[in-house]
Amino acid sequence: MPSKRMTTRKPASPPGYQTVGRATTITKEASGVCLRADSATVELTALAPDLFRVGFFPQGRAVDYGSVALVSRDWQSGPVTVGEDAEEVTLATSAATAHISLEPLRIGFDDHAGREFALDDPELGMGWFTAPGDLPGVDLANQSGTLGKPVRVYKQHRAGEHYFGCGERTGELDKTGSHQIFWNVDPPPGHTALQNNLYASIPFTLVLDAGRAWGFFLDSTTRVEFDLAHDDPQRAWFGASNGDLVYYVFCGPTPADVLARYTELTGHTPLPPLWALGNGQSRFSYETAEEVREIARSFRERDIPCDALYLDIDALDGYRVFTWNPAGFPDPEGLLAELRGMGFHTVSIVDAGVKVDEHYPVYTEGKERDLYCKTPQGNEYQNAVWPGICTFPDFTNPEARRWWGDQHRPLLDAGVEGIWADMNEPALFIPPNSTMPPDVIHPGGGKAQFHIQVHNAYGSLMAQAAREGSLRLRPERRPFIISRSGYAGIQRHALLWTGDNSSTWEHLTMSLAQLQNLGLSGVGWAGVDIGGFYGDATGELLARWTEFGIFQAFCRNHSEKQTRHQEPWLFGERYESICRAMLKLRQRLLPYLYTLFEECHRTGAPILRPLFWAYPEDKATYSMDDEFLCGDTLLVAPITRPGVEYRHVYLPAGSWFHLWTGARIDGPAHVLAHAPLGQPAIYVRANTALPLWPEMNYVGQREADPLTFVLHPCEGSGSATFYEDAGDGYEHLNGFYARRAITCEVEAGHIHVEIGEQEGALLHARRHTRVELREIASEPGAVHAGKAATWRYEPEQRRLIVDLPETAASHVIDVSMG
Ligand code: MIG
Repeated sequence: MPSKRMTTRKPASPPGYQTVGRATTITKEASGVCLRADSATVELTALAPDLFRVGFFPQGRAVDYGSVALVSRDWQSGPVTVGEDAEEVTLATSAATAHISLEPLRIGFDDHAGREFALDDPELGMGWFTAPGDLPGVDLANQSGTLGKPVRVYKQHRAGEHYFGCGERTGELDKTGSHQIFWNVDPPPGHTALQNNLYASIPFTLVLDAGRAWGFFLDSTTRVEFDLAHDDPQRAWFGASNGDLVYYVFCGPTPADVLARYTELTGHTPLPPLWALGNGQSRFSYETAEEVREIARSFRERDIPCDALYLDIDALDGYRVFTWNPAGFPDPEGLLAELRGMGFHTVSIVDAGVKVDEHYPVYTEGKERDLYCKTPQGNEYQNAVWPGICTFPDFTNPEARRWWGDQHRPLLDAGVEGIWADMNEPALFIPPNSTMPPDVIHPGGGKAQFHIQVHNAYGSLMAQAAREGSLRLRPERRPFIISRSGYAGIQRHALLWTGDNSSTWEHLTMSLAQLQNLGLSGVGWAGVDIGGFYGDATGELLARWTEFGIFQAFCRNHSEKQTRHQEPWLFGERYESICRAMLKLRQRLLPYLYTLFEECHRTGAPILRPLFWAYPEDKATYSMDDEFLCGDTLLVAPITRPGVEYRHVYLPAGSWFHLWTGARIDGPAHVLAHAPLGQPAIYVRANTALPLWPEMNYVGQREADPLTFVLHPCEGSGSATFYEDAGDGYEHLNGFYARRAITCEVEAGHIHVEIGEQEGALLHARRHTRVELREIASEPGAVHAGKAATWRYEPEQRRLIVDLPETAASHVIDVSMG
């Protein structure tokens, strides 16, 4: 694979690299120490028992942890013991100890189980480059020295360590042996796995070593590189092209622990409106209101689920953001109301560039208020994008963000319910696929910075402006923001979609690992364009992609101008039926997916996760990136090749039931799954309740009654939780939600199911909860489920169906076989 070239071992110390020498302690505080090493200030602080921060401010630079990635909060490290002798300073929390050896300054960690991690390389440690040398991106006249030199930390790469995450990546799940670049770009069309950096940058890696995880986050919005044992198998280095080196070490020890802390640091995915979990249909572009109506009607007539329609740039007036094309969309309000009446929600695109046009109020107002980026000479920075010559809001300026947010008013007033932030790397046309030059100035409303210093944050800041604007304008609704670009923490502003993929099997294959790594980087709400953007999809590709796509947190079909249209009914009856069936399954799964979103919101756990999330001790899972878990209950192994209907599936420990045949497999096992079109390889974990709604084509089409818990009982036990609320608004914060635990125990032919008492005050219009026990081989001898329950056994389906009245009280079902 691309960045895993064979290289000869590099010289120990790269040219111009200066490692820090001896350190002396300056101050010791309750949970941290400050040291001086040469002209550098170094701080090490315990923020939580399992979270440490290291700040390295070389050459007299001021201590500064300000960052767009972080949410502000008071950290509680718990008791910290600070120790010091002539050689070493230690900071011990209840979970781990940070060791700082003083001569020379080197930092490392161990936990109370004796595991060592994130150990500085003894020889190279932390340091800076005396000259930019051949490092890219720093060729900038900077007499005042604000930028600072390139900085780097070398860590030891221990033999068993595997690196994951790294944000938005193609290539395999496991990034060990690769070199990763963090610099947001709009890559040329048809990128392959050779394209390392894409639209979003999250300089975070989750490291697994023999079942135990730790994490590393380098918080810098300039160009960052991670060398994950690529240059040297015994080292990993993490560097920024200029400025300070501020990094965070997460001690784990489970992947879930790491993500919980990482999302506590950088923010949680907000709860989305429920409709946002349904299917979306997009095209670059639906060009007229009539075309949009036609698409909407087709979905309903053809009985194919769809909750959201996307309007791309041709719906704008000359590509001017926040306008409507008067010819194609003469009455947007009328159109959107009509769509709403049919159960659709409309999402509109907003690009970063503002057309330079003296007769365009958005442009003139931003200019009058001085909210745009500047050239080094102080003029408005301009470049070409879709509308022609454009200028670019300085989203680092809080006033510009507020102003931008307010510009969304006419869209929301017309009935738009979601904002699609595009071209926000920012992507520029001169030269093609470029971004702003490093010396463009972001005046920042007082704190001016060069573009290079904030480049990777630009997209996140634009998404933040859209989200905050939506919240101000529609405080009672949950914002729906989709962004192409982003930085660490983007998850609290927007969902991320992975930009312009291609309608190829290769891209379908790539997206599995891509979404797993995004999820491991805090972005649980993510998706790739189903069917692929560039190029012509085929029916088989779209069908297979939809089989996978319904398990993406974000499920949307989108395609490019001048390619074959890609709506699910355009490839013949056979493929249409498969897409219909799959999207109906997605819609039935919404209560499950919503439960996962709430978990993601609360804990940072991704929705679509690698197998190792649940099985970190099972090393076979580290490279199993052509399959994944959707939450705890489902394992999905998509087919990503044409003409293929069998594939290898690895099932980790536990008992699994094949969704379609009901066949039981006890893992760990390697199996050959038969997965003809329309029956993708999906497995359900034994004794784990899967909540399903009745079939629907959009959220709110009818009352979701009954709610069904599907269970596959099997000797042993399992549990699941279920969460629901109104699906929009904020009443859940006032206690109007429902959470319950569902357990299933099976012993000696006796099945015991318990639906725990409802936590939370949500009232239901629904009247029944159904429990559907599958793979029950024969009519049970006795079923006890309380007086108000009814049950029936379906011998052909091998299902026992128990209907319970919907109440907040707990329910118990006891089934005796034979
Ligand atoms: O330069 O708005 O990734 O989804 O359809 C292309 C047109 C601009 C890029 C987005 C794509 C969108 C397209 N946009």
